Amino acid sequence: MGKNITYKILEEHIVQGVLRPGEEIGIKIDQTLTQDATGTMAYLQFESMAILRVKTELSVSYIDHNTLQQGFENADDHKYLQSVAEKYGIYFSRAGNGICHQVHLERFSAPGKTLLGSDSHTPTSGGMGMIAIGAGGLDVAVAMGGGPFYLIAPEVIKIELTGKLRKWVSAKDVILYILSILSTKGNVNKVLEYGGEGVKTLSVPERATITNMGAETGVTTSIFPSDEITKDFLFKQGRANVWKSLEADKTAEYSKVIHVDLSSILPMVSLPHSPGNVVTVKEIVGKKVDQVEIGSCTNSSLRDLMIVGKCLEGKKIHSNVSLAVAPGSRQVFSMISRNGILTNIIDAGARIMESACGFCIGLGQAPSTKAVSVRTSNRNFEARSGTKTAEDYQVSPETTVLAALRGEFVDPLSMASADFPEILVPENFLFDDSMIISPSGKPKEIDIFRGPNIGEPPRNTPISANIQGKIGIKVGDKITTDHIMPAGGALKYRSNIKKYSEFVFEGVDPKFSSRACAIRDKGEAVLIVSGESYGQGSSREHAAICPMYLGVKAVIAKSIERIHSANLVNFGILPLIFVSPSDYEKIDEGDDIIITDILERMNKNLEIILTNKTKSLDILLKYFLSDRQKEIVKCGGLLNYTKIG
Ligand code: MIC
Ligand code: SF4
Repeated sequence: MGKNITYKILEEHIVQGVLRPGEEIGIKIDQTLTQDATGTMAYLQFESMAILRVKTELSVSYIDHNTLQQGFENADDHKYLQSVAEKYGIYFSRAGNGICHQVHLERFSAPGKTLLGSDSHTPTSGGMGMIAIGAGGLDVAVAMGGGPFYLIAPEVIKIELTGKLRKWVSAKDVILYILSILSTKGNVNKVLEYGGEGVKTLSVPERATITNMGAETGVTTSIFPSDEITKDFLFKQGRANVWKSLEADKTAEYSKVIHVDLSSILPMVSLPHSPGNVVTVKEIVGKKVDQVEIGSCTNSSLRDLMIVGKCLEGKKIHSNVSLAVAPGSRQVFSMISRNGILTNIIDAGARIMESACGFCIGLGQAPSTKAVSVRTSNRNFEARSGTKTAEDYQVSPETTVLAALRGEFVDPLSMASADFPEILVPENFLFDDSMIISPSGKPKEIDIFRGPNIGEPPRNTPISANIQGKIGIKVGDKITTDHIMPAGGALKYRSNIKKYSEFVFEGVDPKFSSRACAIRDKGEAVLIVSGESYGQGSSREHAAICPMYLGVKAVIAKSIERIHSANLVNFGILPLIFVSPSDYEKIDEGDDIIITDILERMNKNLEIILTNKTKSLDILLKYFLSDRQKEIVKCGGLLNYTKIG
C-alpha cells in the first residue's frame, strides 16, 4: 500500500509509539516558532529547563502581536525575547518585520520538515509541504529542548482539487468553501492533505492561505505536496537549496476523499460570529459596509496586495468606508512600495498599518458600534475586533477591495473577467534578512533583560484523590479561547498571569474571575461546564494557565478541541467529557460537586463519577488521555512531570 505525504513525513520523524491512526505518537521537531504573545511564557518555561542552547535545527522568535506599545509592557517583553533569543540560539524577527506565519513561509519553511509553533495558524507552512502544527507554548518549549512533541497519529482526509479558479475567485474562497463542508467542529486529530491536478494552478502563498485557515476546522494541520511551483517559490526567495520533492504515492490511502472542482468555487463569506458560518457572497450583495480591513496571516501576501492595489488604481474608496491595509511582511511591504502598488493603495484613501497582526487580534481598528466590518482575516468571533456589537464578515482580498470601493458587498463574479488585474509573479522576491537577528556567538555574555511585567509562570499542585468544589461557570457550545482569555487591550498582560487572570471569561461573565477567586480562597476547587467544542480557536495556553491560577481543577464539556485539551493537561487541569451529552442539563453554575477516587479510577481506566450534591444525582464522565497524559495531570502539569525548574 502506498503512503500519503503526511505519513511519509511522520514516519521520518517518529521517535515514540506506533504510527497508526488514533495512537499517541511522539515526533521529532525540526523547527519551532513562537510569537511574542505566547512567546514570553514559552521562553520562561524554556529557561526553567536549564538547557544551554536550543536543540532544534531552527527556532525563530517573532514579534508581531503586541506591537502597539501602549505603556512599557510590550517593549519590555520584546527586549526580554530578544535577549533570550540571542542567548539560547534562536533567530529573532524584530517588530515590524512581519507576521510570523508569512515571514516563516518566505524565509524559513522547508518541505518535508516538521514545525511546531505556539500559534494556531502555524499550519500556514503546510503550503510549503511541511507538517506544521500549532501547540501551546510549553509544548514548544519542550520541543526547543529536544523533547518529542506528542500527538494522536491522525486520520488523513484527501482534498482532491481539479480545475482552475475563475478570475475574481481566490484561495480564500476555497478554504471558506471547505469550511462550509467540514464546519468548525468534529475534525480533531485529522489532517487535510491536498492533491490532484488543481494543486498545480495554485502558487505557494495561495496554498498557504488554504492551509492557514484550515486551522478553523480544528484539524491537526493541512499540507500540500512540494512540487515545481514550490521549487520556483523557494528559488525566488534565494532558498532553492532546501527544496525537495514530496508527493503522495499513487496508491496512497485516505480515510475520506473530498472532491473540489476549483472552477466551480464561488466567492464565499463567513458571516458573524463564526468562521464556519459560510454562505456565498451573492447572498449578501448590497449589504452596506462600514469598514474594510486587509491583512492578517491569511491574506497579506504579495499576490493579495497586488490584486488589491491594482483594483484601487486611479480610484477612491467609498466615503462611508474606512479602509486599512497591513502588508504581511516587510518583504511584501518593501516590494509593493517599489512597484507602485502602495501608491495606488495610499492614493485611493487607505490607512496603512504596520506589518503585524494588528486589527486581526483586536489591537487597533476597532469598528464603530454595530458596524459591518469586512476583513480578510480568519476569525470573526464576537468582540474579537474590539467592538462587541460589530459584525465581522470574512472574505477574499477581491471581495474586500470591491466593498471598499462601492461601500457595499459586491459579488466579484459580477465583474467582467477582462477587468481582473493580471499579476505577474516577480522574477525574484526582495529578501533582506537584516531585521532577523542571529543568535549570539558568545551566549555567556548575554544578560537576560526582565521588565517588571515578567512574572514566573505559576505551577499547579498534584491532583488530589477527591475534588470537592463548585461549578464556577456554565457556558454553551463553541466557546473559543477568545471567550476564555480575551486578547485586545488585555494582551499586554500575557507575561503577568496574576493581572491577566482578572480577564478570564470577561466578555461572557465579568464576575467570573472574582467568583472563582472566592471559591479558591475557601479551599474549594472551581469547575467549568461547557457544551460542544470547548476551546476552539487560538493556541493561547493562557486559556489554561489563568483558569488554573484561579483554582480551576477540571473542565467538563460535551467535547474539547485538540490544542486546548493538551494545554489543560499541560497545566494539570482535568479535561472531562460527559458520557451522556444530555447530562449537561443536570448541572448548573453554583452547584456543589464532589468527584471521588479520581486517581484510582484513572489507574483502572474507569469512568469518573461526579456527584452533584446540590441536585443529588451522579453524572458519568470520560477522558481521552494517554498514559503519559494521565501521569502529567496527576503531577499537576508538565513542568512538575518533567521536574523542570
Ligand atoms: C489568534 O489568532 O488568536 C492568535 C492571537 O494568533 C493566537 C495566539 C495567541 O493567542 O497568542 C493563535 O492563533 O494561536
Ligand atoms: Fe496574528 Fe491574526 Fe494570524 Fe493570529 S490569526 S497570527 S492574530 S494575523
